[in-house]
Amino acid sequence: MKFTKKDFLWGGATAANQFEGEFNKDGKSLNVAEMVPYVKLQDRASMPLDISAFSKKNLEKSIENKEGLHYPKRIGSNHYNRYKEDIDLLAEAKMDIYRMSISWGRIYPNGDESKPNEKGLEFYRNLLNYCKQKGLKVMVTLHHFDTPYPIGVKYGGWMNKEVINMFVKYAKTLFTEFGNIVDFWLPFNEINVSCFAPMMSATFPEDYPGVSYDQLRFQTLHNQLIAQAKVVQLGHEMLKKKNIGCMIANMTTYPLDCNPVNIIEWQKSEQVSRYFFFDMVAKGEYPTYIIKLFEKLNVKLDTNPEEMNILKNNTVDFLSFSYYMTGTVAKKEEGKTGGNLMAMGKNPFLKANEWGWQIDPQGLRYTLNDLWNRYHLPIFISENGIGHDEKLNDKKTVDDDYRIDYMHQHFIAINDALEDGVDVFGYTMWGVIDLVSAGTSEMSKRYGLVYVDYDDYHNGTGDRFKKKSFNWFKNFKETFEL
Ligand code: P53
Repeated sequence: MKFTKKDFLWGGATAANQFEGEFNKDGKSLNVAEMVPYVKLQDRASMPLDISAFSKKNLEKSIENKEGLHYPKRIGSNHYNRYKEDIDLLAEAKMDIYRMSISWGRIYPNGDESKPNEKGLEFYRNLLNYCKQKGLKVMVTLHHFDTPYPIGVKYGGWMNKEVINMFVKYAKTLFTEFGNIVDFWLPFNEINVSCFAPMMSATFPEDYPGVSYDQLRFQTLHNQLIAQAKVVQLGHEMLKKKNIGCMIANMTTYPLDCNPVNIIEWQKSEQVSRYFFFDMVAKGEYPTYIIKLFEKLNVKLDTNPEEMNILKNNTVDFLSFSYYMTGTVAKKEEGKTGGNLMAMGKNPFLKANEWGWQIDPQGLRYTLNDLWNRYHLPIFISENGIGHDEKLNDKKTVDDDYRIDYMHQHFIAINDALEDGVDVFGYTMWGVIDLVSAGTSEMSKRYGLVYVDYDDYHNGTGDRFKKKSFNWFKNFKETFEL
């Protein structure tokens, strides 16, 4: 049996801060991601988000770099100089769509300029035109973990409402310049990430003494949600199609067992760490369970009725999310329950990769059904994939059968969801050409169908080599057996 949906969009995804390199060329400013050094991990099976590493004081050490550390996201995969070769590869793999991000700091390096940086626009104009020339549709993310650092320094990041206006101005420039060649827009990548790591979008706790961390992270998220809704409003005025979606880091969980106390715990966890974000962008208002959580955490949002109207009236046209793994939830010790974002227990039925990310294709079918039932909006899977530490073999390729299996199983799950009646219309595989990891800054956490010859310190040529999975992907639409 062949894949159900003929016009389903298959493709690959990348992000500027992990892929482009040339971090200070042609007027671009720095962002936080480019100020995080590579640190060799003792134990890969953890998600090392060390909040202290993101203090302004520590980040600023990277500017002088007296310790001679390596900052991988400054070089990425050198896509800035090799974009034609990369787009050729995507076209050769018979992809329909490319999801990429535009770096805000290339367009408005300080955020507050009155005119955009022409050099930055030129780079993206060439890149987007080349995609079109090669027959690729394009989905563009406006913010992928890369608020310009100067906005953090001068304006205190996203706690400041002025930053919302700067972001809308940036969006207006992109809609004016590229509105007729971009097929889909995502204002924010994983908008919920700002809720557990506001520093990643240049909002630093140390700038807000006396403000609780909960207040800081939920206000940051709120201001980004307002910015997103305003961009949706603007897009609907300026663009011909209704083509603006959300992008949410989706961590589906299951109750550890059928013990009712675990079911209650799981239900709460699903609300706070998943439904909250989809509810905000699809229904446009704060759900009651979050209003209760805010009371408990003593979070008092700085907002007004006008903002709430903007949220309500400018919900997204489609949902998109990243899907890598699932986890389990059980009631924890007394005093440690509830409100725990990204609570991820082990599932004895699932295998994990070297980083402990539990592989769960059926969970994708479940998630698609769950979101479709709840929101009835078209769905696009904007990230999915598997990270592996890989080396080129003698034949200058990688025999990544595990990745072929991973894709195959997940594609079957998508087909099953379509058969279930879910309106899912596309898929972009994460890190389709190897790039630097967001979470660990490793080059060796590779996701691609194409190998990039750099190690964690960027020794190597940066040359591109097709993995076995590249050829599988190229042919799967003809040969795929479900
Ligand atoms: P890396 C954590 C959990 C799930 C998704 O992640 C995440 C993160 C952040 O690390 O982010 C998305 O590279 C993100 C991409 C990122 C990708 O997942 O840490 O949108 O930028 O590269 C994979 O393995």
